[in-house]
Amino acid sequence: MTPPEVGEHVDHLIVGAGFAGLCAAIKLQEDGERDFLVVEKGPDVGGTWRDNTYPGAACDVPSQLYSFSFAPNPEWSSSYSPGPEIQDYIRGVAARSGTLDRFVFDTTFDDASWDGAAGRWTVRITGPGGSRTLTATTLILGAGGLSEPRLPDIEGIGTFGGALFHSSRWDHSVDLTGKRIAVIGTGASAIQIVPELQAVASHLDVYQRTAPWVIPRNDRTYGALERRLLRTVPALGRLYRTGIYWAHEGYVPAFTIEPKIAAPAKKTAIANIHRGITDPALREKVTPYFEFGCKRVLRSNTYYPALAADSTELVTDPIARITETGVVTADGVERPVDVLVVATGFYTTELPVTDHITGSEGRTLGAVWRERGMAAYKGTTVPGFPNLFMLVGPNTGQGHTSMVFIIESQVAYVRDAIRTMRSRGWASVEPRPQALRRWNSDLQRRMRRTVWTRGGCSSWYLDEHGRNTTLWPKSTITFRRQLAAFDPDAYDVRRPTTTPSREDVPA
Ligand code: N01
Repeated sequence: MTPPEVGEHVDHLIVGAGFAGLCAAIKLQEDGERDFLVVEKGPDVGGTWRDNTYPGAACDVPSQLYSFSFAPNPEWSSSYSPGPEIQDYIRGVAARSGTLDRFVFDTTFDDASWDGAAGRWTVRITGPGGSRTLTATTLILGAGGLSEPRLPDIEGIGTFGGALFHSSRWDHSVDLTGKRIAVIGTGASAIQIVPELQAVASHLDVYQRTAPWVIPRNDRTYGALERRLLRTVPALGRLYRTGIYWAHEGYVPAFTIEPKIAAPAKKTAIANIHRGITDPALREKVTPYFEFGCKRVLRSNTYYPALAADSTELVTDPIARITETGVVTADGVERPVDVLVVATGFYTTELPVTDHITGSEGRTLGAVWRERGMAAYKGTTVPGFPNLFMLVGPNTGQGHTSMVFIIESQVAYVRDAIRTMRSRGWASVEPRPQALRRWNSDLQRRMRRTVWTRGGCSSWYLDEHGRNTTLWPKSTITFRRQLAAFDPDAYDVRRPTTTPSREDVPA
């Protein structure tokens, strides 16, 4: 593809070409905004679905819901689509959208700083042709909350002589057949990987620090007739999607109000253990000690049988160190390994990209958040960072439904902000500190009753102070309503001149 002709200035610079960045590009274009550039560090669209190519990668949210509302796909092969199908879907949507001529690939977003005098962002990007600096009126971050792999800080990990890679950076050149393989971690990625590896390895060690709750996945292949119906009667697809949405939304009270409501789901999870494992000692090892929902609830029919296989050992002794040839646990046992898969998750409560964004007071977003805690007004905007819009920002995540729903809600808010700026002739908008304080204190007050904070587990949802800065503690329909329209009253605004306007006066 020919790189777009980009001048020194763009109206909107979008970082990332996953679901979030692509959605922003499509919706801006619908509004007649064509002067935008999407900067993507990888060679293709897709974000997490381009990066996570591990064996067994699939979505644990039903496909009908894990897709854009404006781009339904009647061709999903099954109720939980495999990763490559989702990647093809994203590629197809991007190709049909007519926006790809504004994307640059293999190009990193290096840094951005707010130029108060000019009322725009100065942005440095580096692509195949080298580094360049441009300016942008708005900076829209769609870099993803789960994109920076977190490698475990285990003694000796750098000395391991075999193949070692993170789940989201799978090394497909490594032949796994007949190898001794170890997986560190038992989160959402690991439970999809383990059954696949068990099928090919001569021996598999799974290192578990905390047992997750796993309910059955009950995947179902869509028959030809069903697909034809979905293709020819679009209303049926919409009805299907709405049904799935509300069925998932039914989990919200159990997570945010009263964990006891989840008792039937917890029973299902225990039955799943009993169905997959007969050995009482192994059953005990995989039974979580914390409330259902405290960590992300996982879905699999094949994980427990893979753990129960003769060729698998579930190791629960903590890892002491890694040697050139294996993994040593605290009890002194060394288990030899040829291939070590690190499925230890991502940076979630401190996002590396934020250290590269400098606001109006000369401080980076990372520094501000380290001091005051990670927070954004409506999960999207931050005082001191005019015209910065974050997609999948703080407290926008959820553990029960589709992130694509949240992304569409945020993009609706951002496009309304841009429309408002255009219609009122504003050069910049920045949320007032008191608006953020109100938003965040309400959110954190709600958070106290959620299972994520009182469910007896530690998780990537919480920061080092035990504060949940990642999840949304109410229903997603509430989120959508609260972001339905841009709310200028919560913002300080600036006109293109440096003369303060009436709106500049703080409330
Ligand atoms: O990462 P995780 P993930 N020594 O952080 C363990 C999404 N996702 O990549 O629980 C030993 O969940 C850690 O142990 P503990 C989804 O949102 C979606 O699996 O912290 N172990 C845990 O078991 C998900 O939540 C899909 O005690 C260590 C594991 O590593 C998110 O991605 C599919 C360790 C990390 O689990 C992240 O999932 C896959 C150490 N030093 C992922 N450090 C869908 O289907 C960490 N661990 C949509």
